[in-house]
Amino acid sequence: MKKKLALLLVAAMTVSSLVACGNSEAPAEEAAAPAEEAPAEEEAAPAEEAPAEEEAAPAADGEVVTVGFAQVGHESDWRAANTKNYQDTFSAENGYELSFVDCDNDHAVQIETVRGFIEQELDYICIAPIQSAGWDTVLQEAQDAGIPVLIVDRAVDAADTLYTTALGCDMVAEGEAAGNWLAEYLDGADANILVIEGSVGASATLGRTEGFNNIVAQNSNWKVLDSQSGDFTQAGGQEVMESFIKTYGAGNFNVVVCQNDNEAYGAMDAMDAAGITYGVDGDVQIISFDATHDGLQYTLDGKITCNVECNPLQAGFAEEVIKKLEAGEEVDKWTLVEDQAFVAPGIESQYAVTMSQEVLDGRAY
Ligand code: GZL
Ligand code: ZN
Repeated sequence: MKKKLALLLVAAMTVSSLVACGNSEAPAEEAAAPAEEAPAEEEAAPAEEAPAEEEAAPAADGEVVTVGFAQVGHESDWRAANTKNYQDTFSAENGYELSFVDCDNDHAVQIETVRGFIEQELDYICIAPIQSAGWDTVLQEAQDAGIPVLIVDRAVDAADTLYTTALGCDMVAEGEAAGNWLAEYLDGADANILVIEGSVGASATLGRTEGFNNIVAQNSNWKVLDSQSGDFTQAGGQEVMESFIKTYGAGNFNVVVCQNDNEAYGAMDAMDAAGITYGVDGDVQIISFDATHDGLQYTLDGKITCNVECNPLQAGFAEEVIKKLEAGEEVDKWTLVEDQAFVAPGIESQYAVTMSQEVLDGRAY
């Protein structure tokens, strides 16, 4: 019943917005779309037959919804998939005007980008925060301007009264998943661990490090020899791994934790160059995060032993929030984006899915 009522409303609004498009303030091209251009059956379409895409119209009054997205940057394959997902979701044909800015991993640029969105008086602002700290002032400015802010992917270290909603993965849980799998896999054996962290100050880095260390603390025969930032890039992963190999020497570590796939690719290059074997048949077990397509291919090939997913396809959750706000509905303060872990073939785990070709073929990114 509720859905039918909603459809009726949508159909009614759609008809009225076609009429409204003719009004003076609608931009010229909208005013030029006279009702007669819409095929007659659409106007007369009884609610239950309203075409699905009419339901998707986010703006009740038929106006374009303007969304600003201050994106972290373009540092990783995960980020590229996340960016594409937002651009595909907040498209013109879906009724949006997306102002997308790649902030190139520069916090100061990201703050100024959000200020720019406020000046443009956009309808909504999405922020994937490069770092958690330093957000109170500009979030207050957005709130004073009456613009709803969605904190997406990563978290900010600010009171949740300063933003409308947040969505993303549970990074601490991801770190714990990696640690729990390692404990199950080692089954009591010693571990000398090197960690290549993500970007300094990013909640993904802070959370994964905290979660993994929670499990390290439960295993007295594990030692984290070192933990340095590879900035979520392949070059960073290679650089840090090269310095680790120089400092600790081959044979003195048996686990490398890379906080994303691109760092893992760099670490593999560095270990190849040093003649260090890794993977299910190697001397070093690699744990990675993101479970991007290539990362899972390496897991399927047994090069990465465990890969903890972080789902980048999050724009749909952001759109759901915006559609609710457009309809004047309440929204949750937090939306968790679910993820899981994967392990190389031949490994059975209570914490992870064993990779296979069909698991890889079934992935959406
Ligand atoms: C995680 C995301 C991280 C990815 C990296 O949600 O913020 O940032 O793990 C990306 O690949 O750079
Ligand atoms: Zn995640």
